[in-house]
Amino acid sequence: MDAKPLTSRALPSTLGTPKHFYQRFADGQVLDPNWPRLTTEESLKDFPPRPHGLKILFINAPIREWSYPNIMPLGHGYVASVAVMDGHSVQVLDLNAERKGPVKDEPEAINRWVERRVKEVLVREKPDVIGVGGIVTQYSRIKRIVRACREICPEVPVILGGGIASSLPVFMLQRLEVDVVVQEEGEVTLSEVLHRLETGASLEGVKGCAYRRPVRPGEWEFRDNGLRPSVKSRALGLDALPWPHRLPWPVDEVYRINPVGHLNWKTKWVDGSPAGSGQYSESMIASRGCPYAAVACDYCYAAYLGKQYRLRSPRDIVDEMVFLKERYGLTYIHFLDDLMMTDYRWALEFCDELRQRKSQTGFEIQWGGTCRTNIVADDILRARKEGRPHMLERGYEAGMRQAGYGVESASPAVLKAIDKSGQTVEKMELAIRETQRIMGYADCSFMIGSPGETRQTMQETVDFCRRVGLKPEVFFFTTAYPATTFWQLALDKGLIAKAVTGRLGPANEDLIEEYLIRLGEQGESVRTNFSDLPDEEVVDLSWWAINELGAQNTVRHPHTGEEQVMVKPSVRGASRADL
Ligand code: B12
Repeated sequence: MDAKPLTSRALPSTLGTPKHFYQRFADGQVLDPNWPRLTTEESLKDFPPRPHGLKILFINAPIREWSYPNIMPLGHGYVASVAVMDGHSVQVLDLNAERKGPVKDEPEAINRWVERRVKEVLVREKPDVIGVGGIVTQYSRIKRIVRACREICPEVPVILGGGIASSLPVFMLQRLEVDVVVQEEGEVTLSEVLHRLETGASLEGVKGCAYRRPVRPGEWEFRDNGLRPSVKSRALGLDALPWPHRLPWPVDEVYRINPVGHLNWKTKWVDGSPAGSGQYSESMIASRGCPYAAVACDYCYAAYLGKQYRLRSPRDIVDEMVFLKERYGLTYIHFLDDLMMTDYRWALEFCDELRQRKSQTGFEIQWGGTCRTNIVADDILRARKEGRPHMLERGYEAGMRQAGYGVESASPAVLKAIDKSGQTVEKMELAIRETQRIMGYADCSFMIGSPGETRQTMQETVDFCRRVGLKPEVFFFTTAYPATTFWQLALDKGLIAKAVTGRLGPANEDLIEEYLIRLGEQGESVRTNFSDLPDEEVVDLSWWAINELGAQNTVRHPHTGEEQVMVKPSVRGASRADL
């Protein structure tokens, strides 16, 4: 049965294929959707390295070291595809995968290992360009990596990408001493940056990046060229992007083995161990951004890939799923989207595409992704009126086995204070009950310490979970991240300075850097407590909620990740009346 992806058979293109990937786009729109692109490993033969192409080394920093590495850096994979399509060659140093399993070493020991590995590989590979990227919580590790690069090959340009780059571009140029910062989605921008570096041209005017220019020895000028228009949805844009170039990353040996999403629902907060399940999984994304980005959810940085919400075509996504299942022997695919099941029409089209593939080729696979309670609840009610299965019922028929929700709180006051617009307690109840009926469980995360949080609002959240029989996945501490609305609020309230010095106050760049260096799991400690409750009480209340509800992260302290013995927190045992 021929399960070969349909779209990789590019239709004859009318326009000659441009030499460089970025030249294919104007204002985020592809000029000819039929130009060949890198998808399957077989399609690699269409993009041989050019003799004068650049040698690019991508370095992936360790993250969540207490757990098995289970998610390859998809973003690196995407921009690596573009580099290969432009005739450059790609090497990878994936330090997150190299650790293979949980690491219990002291952070300083891990730093020394990181620096030693970076130096060894730089000496061996002698790259022309170095690419690093990640989440802002990886700031301290990435700083060490860039420093090691400077020691070994100070003249080799270092390009930074990912949420860490987009959140504070010029700050990262100055403090991490990288040469170029690629903002938001990086495919088109990196292609143009590499073309400029290859030809020795200035980076002036290259949209989507910020860069530093030497003015005199040891002194730099920093320039931000502003954002590049986001790549448009579906055939006009995202479908013309390559699939991630997974080959250089250890997906066979590491990432497909260590479960993700539905397959590690039970072990995620223990150590994410594969526990010999023999079931393989891999990650993908179907969309970029979030329709609520920059207008709601003040704690979330969903705009980091671009403010507009954009979707790929179900056909292109299922083609990639077909390829991945075949290539890696997968049981499950986890969608990493900030919000996947957003547009109910698209969701139904996606499920239809999977059902058709099953009837045409027998292809089927389990998958999971993120939802929003109000969108699911609205479609449940809409479907009842239209007399059809709703998006989760269709999803389950088409292999959906996990629906993830960032619920955050069940207190209307807190939901308002964090601007979780559209999400009401009634819609949460309808969506979560339906999810549990269809999938057996709802993967819900909550956070504590938001503006307006009180013992009463926490009681409301715990009561809600009890009422709908919900075992939350995790309780996080509300933490301020750059480029979110809460970042400015934390600065205004003096919470960034307090997180470092213990005292409320203004935060200059040194304090901000110290705050970033101390970032890690969503709160090794209560960093930015936006409520009027004392920090200790926020810790106690979250511990009480976790124990009361049997949340997943019971083995590990909710924020340090350290293994814990169960202790009954002091504030509890009090009856409702005392609250
Ligand atoms: C996978 C993931 C994780 C994985 C990490 C995987 C890994 N390999 O590093 C895990 C589960 C460990 C994780 C943990 C956390 N995460 Co997380 N995570 C994600 C998630 C869901 C997907 C990331 C992804 O693959 N995106 C898709 C790809 C295509 O995007 P990308 O990687 O950014 O790449 C594009 C560009 O950024 C750029 N690019 C990226 N890298 C590079 C490198 C170069 C050289 C260049 C040129 C370009 C470039 O080009 C790429 C293609 O366009 C995002 C949400 C999302 N949908 O993106 C949140 C997200 C990145 N996480 C976030 C947060 C806050 C966390 C936590 C702090 C939350 C918590 N639970 O405590 C923890 C931190 C843990 C820790 N110890 O540090 C925030 C980060 C905000 C920020 N300012 O950076 C995000 C954006 C969620 C959100 N909307 O707020 N996370």
